[in-house]
Amino acid sequence: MLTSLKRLGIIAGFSATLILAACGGGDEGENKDGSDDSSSGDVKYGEEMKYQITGIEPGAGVFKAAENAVEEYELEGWEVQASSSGAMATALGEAYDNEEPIIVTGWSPHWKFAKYDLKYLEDPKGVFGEEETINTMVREGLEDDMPEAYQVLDNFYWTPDDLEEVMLKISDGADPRDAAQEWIDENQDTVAEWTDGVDEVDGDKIELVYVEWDTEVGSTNMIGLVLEELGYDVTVTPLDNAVMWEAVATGEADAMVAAWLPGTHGDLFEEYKDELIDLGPNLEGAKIGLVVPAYMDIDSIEDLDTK
Ligand code: PBE
Repeated sequence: MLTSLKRLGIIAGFSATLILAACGGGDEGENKDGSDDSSSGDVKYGEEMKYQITGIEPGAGVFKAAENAVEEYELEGWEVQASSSGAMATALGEAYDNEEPIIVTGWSPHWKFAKYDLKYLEDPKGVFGEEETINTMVREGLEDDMPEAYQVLDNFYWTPDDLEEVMLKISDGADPRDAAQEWIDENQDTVAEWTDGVDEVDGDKIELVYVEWDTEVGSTNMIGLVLEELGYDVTVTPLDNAVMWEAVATGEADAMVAAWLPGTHGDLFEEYKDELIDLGPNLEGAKIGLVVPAYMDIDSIEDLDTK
């Protein structure tokens, strides 16, 4: 666990340097008059952005999908830059404030759509898939060992708006636990539906695993607190994506609420589906794709200019 966490830290630090280096570049190459007809759009964003898509953790499904998109759309010379979710959000915010072009590997629900005016680039080849669900996965045997937690996890279901409320509080600076507690306090009726008829327990230990993506920080802290209120001694452990799946499949961890299906984590689900219990969607209407500021004069991945 520690090694994968460290690796993430190193990648995040490294990419922050890259992003700074990229921002420091001059604005040469601005005046190009019809020298390249590889794009149907007028604006040569590729040149301006040094043919870089600002990615997140390389273990994320959206990162792999973006790399597939570079191949499928034959985006010669383009690269998806490894980064972290936090560094991606910072880069997006800085570009947005300066009205500079940027393409990020994005997903919904996410607070960035409430803070900035953004759009998904159209994906006519369907590389990023359709609408997705976020599912809850638990280890085999959890139902017998901890029927109360199993019941709550099985009942857990909320909307993209609910999750976005928690994410917005966190992006505004709230501690994730405080943000989750506030949401719980404000949504007692919803929480009561998940815990309806479920007996309290006396300090039983349960471990939830997640990845430090904004969506999962919000959802995992929230459901962790609900289980705490029921009397559980809850540990929430951040991991790399593949390690998170493996931890639940092997029974090292008890549950996760972070399975994006059918596309984003489809490969991991295929690998582990016989070893874990899928409790179905805790949220519907999720989505991944390439996201740009609305002020950019481009609508489709197909229209990106290549090298
Ligand atoms: N995400 C957020 C994840 C799933 C949740 C879209 C960054 C991913 O791409 O794997």
